Amino acid sequence: MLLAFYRQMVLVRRFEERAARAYTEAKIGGYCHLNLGEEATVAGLMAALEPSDYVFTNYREHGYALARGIAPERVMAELYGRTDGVSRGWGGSMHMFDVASRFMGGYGIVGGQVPLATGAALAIDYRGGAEAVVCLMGDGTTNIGAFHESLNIAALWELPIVYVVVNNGLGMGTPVERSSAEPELHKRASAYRMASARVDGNDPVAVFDAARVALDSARAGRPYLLETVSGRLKGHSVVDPARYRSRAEAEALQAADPVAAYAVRLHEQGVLTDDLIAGIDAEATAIVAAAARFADESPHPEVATLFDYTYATSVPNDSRRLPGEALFA
Ligand SMILES: Cc1ncc(C[n+]2csc(CCOP(=O)(O)OP(=O)(O)O)c2C)c(N)n1
Ligand SMILES: [Mg+2]
Repeated sequence: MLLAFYRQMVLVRRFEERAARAYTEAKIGGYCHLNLGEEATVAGLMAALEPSDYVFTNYREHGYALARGIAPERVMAELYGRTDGVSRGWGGSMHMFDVASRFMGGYGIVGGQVPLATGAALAIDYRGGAEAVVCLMGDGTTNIGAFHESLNIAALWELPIVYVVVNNGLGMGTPVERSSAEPELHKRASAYRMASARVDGNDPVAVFDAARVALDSARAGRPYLLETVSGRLKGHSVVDPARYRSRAEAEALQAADPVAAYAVRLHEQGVLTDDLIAGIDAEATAIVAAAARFADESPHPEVATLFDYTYATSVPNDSRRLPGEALFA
């Protein structure tokens, strides 16, 4: 388990570094937000879920998709906007969706996923299922109205959901302390008599343990708010140079790098050796390089399929075309 966390964290790290590079090479278009600094949270949280549980995230999602078991080449192909991508190339970085792994997206509207995830929890409860929903969001999202409406209804109706606030200290360039009157975000759950906890998001073991407690609570009809505290190592998205951060702040963040810190810890415990570290790194680098090659070779989607996956059933939702007709004659 300890080693599995490390492997997962290194894969996410190498994947995101490669995504950043591919963006500068214009292989990736649109927005692109990375999980650099969140690797421990990704690994700990996703390992705590059952395969039948549902995951909703915001747009900062590549790592969660990987850790949920979606093949790296399908995640990379989606970033490249290709047909072999997890959303057939039409979603891109922010809109990955995979029914098989119950990965329910990928949302670009801050807080957009929160009512949807709450609705999924209601559906589970209505059918009497044993699954739980994990709804991820950033710290900035706790100031969106839908966050409060969702927590209120989830607590009232005893829904099987864990809200996870991935507190990376910033909403774009604004620190939590400047945007939230109660910066200890998990305490907001008390307004809804909901159980909550704050955990070190740089420690995958602590995140895993806390997520297990939260999920047990949710399955027993007691929704839960879990706050993980970590740092965002780079800018808000790949095009943000993060100039609002002082040199000292940037250095402190790098010094607390969760991947490096966890490697040191496992080394001290005798779980990792220098050889193993090098081997795991080489393995992750090779997986990511293969994913990038796969993405490069995957075809671009046909323009005529632009509206095919917008709705569950086809509807004439553009002025030029009825279902089945080509978009451009
Ligand atoms: C409703 C809405 N308002 C504003 C934005 C612009 N916006 C995109 S990301 C973001 C910051 C969100 O910060 P946080 O929830 O902490 O997530 P993080 O990016 O740190 O993961 C904002 C304001 C948006 N996408 N949607
Ligand atoms: Mg944030």
